[in-house]
Amino acid sequence: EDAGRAAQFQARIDAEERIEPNDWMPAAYRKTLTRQISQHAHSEIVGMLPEGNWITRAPTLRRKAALLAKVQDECGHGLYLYAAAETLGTSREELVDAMLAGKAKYSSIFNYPTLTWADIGTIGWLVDGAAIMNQIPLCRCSYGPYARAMIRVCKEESFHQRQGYEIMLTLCRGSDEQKAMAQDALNRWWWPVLMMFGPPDATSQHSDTSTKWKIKRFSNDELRQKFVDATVPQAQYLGLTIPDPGMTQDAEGHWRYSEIDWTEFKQVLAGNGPCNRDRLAARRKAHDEGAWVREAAAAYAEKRAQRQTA
Ligand code: FAQ
Repeated sequence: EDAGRAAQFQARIDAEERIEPNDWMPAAYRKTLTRQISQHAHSEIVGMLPEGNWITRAPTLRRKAALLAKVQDECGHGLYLYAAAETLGTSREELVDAMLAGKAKYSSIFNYPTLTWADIGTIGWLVDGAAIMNQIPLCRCSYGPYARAMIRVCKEESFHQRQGYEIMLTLCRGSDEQKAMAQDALNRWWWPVLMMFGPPDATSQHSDTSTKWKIKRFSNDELRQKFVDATVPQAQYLGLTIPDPGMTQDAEGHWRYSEIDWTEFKQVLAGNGPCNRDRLAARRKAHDEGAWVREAAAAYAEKRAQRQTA
């Protein structure tokens, strides 16, 4: 009977139908989506930390207001995504606990430090730029709640990308020192940003099934290439040099980049990146310090429910 259901399910996917929470789905589909959506949620929440580091030191009131709004958006994306993940049957508490215990992943990129103000520009330009490249196709993902969440998230990410690029433009049109700061940030973030797209297709363990189920519409390497092609002209416009002397443009106009250091990627995933320990410690502290808020909210909800039944 299950084989019949699985065939029917695949037929719905092939017909571009959306799968909704109460529909039948293979256990592996539920599992891989819970994995991906919750990792995505954790990334948004942990992703607040590197930029949060600069809110108190933003150079002007306008920059501070924009950065504050961006970081708040990321919190919203995280909560939105936890809600989407919960529709698959795992509670937010369980998902968050797995992250705090170091069992669930979040994006490798958030384990790098933000050393100067130019890092804030670079994160908006490149990290949000990479996020958009990956998330636009997710708006057509087969799972309804995730696809719908991505529409709003992408709109906000596009504002984030613009605010980052505008910081870079200002720095690159500024003093020699400011331009050097922008170049230094690009040098440090370029390779980690390329790693955001995940391992090469040949070693990407989830790609085959996620493509079959239309969770993924493009492969890791395809999206990485699209991102590089879109970014090279932007760097040229800024007058910055991408830290890859071996980069060449092929006959079709694609920018061919050098080999990525996958050992570094594996190290960061194993918990040994420059900031892994700090990030988890900061999240655990925030979670512990927020315990009273969760308890108060639960007690209030219970009191209200009792009043309604009385
Ligand atoms: N970091 O078989 P695949 C943002 C893991 S944007 C850490 O290729 P898949 C916005 C992968 O999970 C960042 N782990 O996996 C923002 C799997 O591990 P598992 C978040 C990585 O799922 C901007 C294993 O390697 N965006 O937050 C990474 O088919 C600025 C094998 O890989 C998303 O999460 C990595 N870079 O493809 C916020 C997008 N790459 O689970 C603040 C949604 C791979 O077996 C500031 N996710 N892994 O233990 C996806 O599109 C996919 O999950 C991929 C990976 C493309 C990331």
